[in-house]
Amino acid sequence: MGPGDTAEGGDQADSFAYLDATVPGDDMPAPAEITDFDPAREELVLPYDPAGPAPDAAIETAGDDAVVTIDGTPKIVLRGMGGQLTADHLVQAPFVPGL
Ligand SMILES: [Ca+2]
Repeated sequence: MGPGDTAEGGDQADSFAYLDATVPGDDMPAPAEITDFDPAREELVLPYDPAGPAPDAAIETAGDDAVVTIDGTPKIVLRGMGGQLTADHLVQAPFVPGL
C-alpha cells in the first residue's frame, strides 16, 4: 500500500508493507490507512532505501487511532490502535527493487 490507500487484512495474520511512493505535485499525500490491524500477531513493514540510513519511524496516538510517522510526517493510520502499538510492530527493512 502507499499514500492514500486503505488496507484491510482480513482474519488471517498479515504483514502490511508500506511503500512511500512519491506522487509528483502532491506535497501532502494522505496517509495510508489500515482498518483491522491485529497487534497480537501482525506487523507493519517499512521498507527504506538501503543506500541511506533507516528513516526515523515513530508511533503517535491520535484519539482512538495510532499514527506511524516517518521522519516526522504522518504516513500510516491504524484505526482503533491508539496506545496499542509498540516499536516491535514496526519492521524496518532495506527495500529490494522489484518487489
Ligand atoms: Ca489480518
